Amino acid sequence: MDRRTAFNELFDKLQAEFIDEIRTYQMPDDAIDWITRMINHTVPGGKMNRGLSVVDSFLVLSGGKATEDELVKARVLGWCVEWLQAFFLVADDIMDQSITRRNKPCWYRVEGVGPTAINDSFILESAIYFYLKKYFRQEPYYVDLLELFHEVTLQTEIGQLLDLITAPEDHVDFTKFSLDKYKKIVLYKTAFYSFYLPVASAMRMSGITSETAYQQAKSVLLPLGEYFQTQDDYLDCYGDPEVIGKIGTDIEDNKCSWLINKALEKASPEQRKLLEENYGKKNADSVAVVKQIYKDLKLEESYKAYEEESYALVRKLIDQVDEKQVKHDVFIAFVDKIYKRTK
Ligand code: GPP
Ligand code: MG
Ligand code: MG
Ligand code: MG
Repeated sequence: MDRRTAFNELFDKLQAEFIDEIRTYQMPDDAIDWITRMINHTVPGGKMNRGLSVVDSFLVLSGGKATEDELVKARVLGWCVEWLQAFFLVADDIMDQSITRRNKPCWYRVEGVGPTAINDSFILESAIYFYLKKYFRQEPYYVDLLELFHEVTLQTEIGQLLDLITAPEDHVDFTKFSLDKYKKIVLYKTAFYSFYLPVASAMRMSGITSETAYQQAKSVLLPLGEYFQTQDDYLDCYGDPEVIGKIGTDIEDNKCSWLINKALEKASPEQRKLLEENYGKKNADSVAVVKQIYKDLKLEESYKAYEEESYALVRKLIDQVDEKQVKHDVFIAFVDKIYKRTK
């Protein structure tokens, strides 16, 4: 059985365990059915890069000596990262007023769900701590895992705050945008939970306690996360919705995206004025004007150059990590998953 199949197969068991826990609260059938349906809609069906990276990182760190029991634990931790991702995405789609996710309607847009999705996102978060307790309570690194998940959640929420207040609805103010601001937003809203968390979780499981090792891991994984979010921004505009599974909303949402920052860097005063008039507007004509300016400014070419630069930078940062602290293969596996991705 390959690693992805083994990982996927654990999902049903984990879901059943959580539902059984809720049953002990004497909940009526409609509540049980709701949670079952909600988890089925929001947790599986993604690329699973984050979850699988926990397993992959653990395999590298254990040097081929992992026991079956440890592998199961690594998969559980991987699913905890996926549950965290589901929590964030359910909430993010409400805040971004998105339409689809993973080629399905966003959960809040499903008939009869609406604002209940807010509470559902909290339930998804709480499931993480149910699993951590169930599987890791006896481990010496249990508190480290709890602290890691809590800290990364706060970092992501602060990043999300920055993303939202930099993109007020119906008030375009490009002086709020800059590539420096952009870097800060994406570091917090994406890089910690998507890149540092999976690897740091596997490092905790492997018994690594040296603070230096975690710092070295961050030195690669945070820039890698910035590159990943820039890809996400690029795909929001240029990706195929069928392939990425979601319809982009960054232009309509007035987001401080990589593309608009690059456009502002290259735009003439006339183009800047047109962008000011059309960015952040929820109508197709305005979006088309913005996309045409992106095209005139050759942003796709700028992005391709950025992609090459980022890849080269990340490879250089990997070389600078002391192999005795963290094995390079942990990072290489991760980079290869995302380099030139189209989804
Ligand atoms: C990605 O932003 C960031 C997140 C999904 C983190 C959300 C954090 C919360 C605390 C809710 P995005 O909006 O560009 O992602 P997508 O393009 O997938 O909607
Ligand atoms: Mg979003
Ligand atoms: Mg968002
Ligand atoms: Mg996006």
